[in-house]
Amino acid sequence: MTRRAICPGSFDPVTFGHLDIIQRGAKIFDEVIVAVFNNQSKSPLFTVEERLELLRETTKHLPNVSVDDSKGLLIDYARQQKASAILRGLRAVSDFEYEMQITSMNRKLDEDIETFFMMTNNQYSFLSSSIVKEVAKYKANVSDLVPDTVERALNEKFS
Ligand code: COD
Repeated sequence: MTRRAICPGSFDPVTFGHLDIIQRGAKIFDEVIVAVFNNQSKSPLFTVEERLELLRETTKHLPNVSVDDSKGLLIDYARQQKASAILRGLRAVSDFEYEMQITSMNRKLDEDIETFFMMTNNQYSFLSSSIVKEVAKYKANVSDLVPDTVERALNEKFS
């Protein structure tokens, strides 16, 4: 049986923190589908199409990773893709409460789909798309935080 995981997120935009989780997940699962959802509580800088394009470009070296988007419930999407797992990253204790809430709800909706958490690599524990956008807006260097192609896209947005 193919072990397929969904790695869901806003990815607005994708950072080295996201890519670390995706790359490590791709070593464990046969297939990883990175799925862009619109998180209702965030106002995105990039359109879904732009986010997909940046994800495609930055994961193209990973043969078992694909990129997609969905508008509905994560658990419905996971079922539709015949995925057995949801892959999430954890940075700090502050992530835990939110993750615990959505994991419990997802398990209530479908107890056969497991959520897997991977601890962030220490060097990315402070990193989030929001911090990157904040810093890039004031023209600071973000080359340690995101791939070149994302840095260029941020510079264009804020030019
Ligand atoms: N290091 C490690 N992991 C990281 C880092 C980092 N530096 N930065 C982010 N991550 C991880 C996050 O923990 C997350 O696992 C993933 O990368 C994506 O992060 P974000 O911030 O882009 O994504 P979120 O948290 O905004 O995604 C929220 C969802 C879109 C998954 C959520 O809103 C959702 O499930 N929406 C669909 C509707 C639904 O089903 N809602 C009900 C859920 S109960």
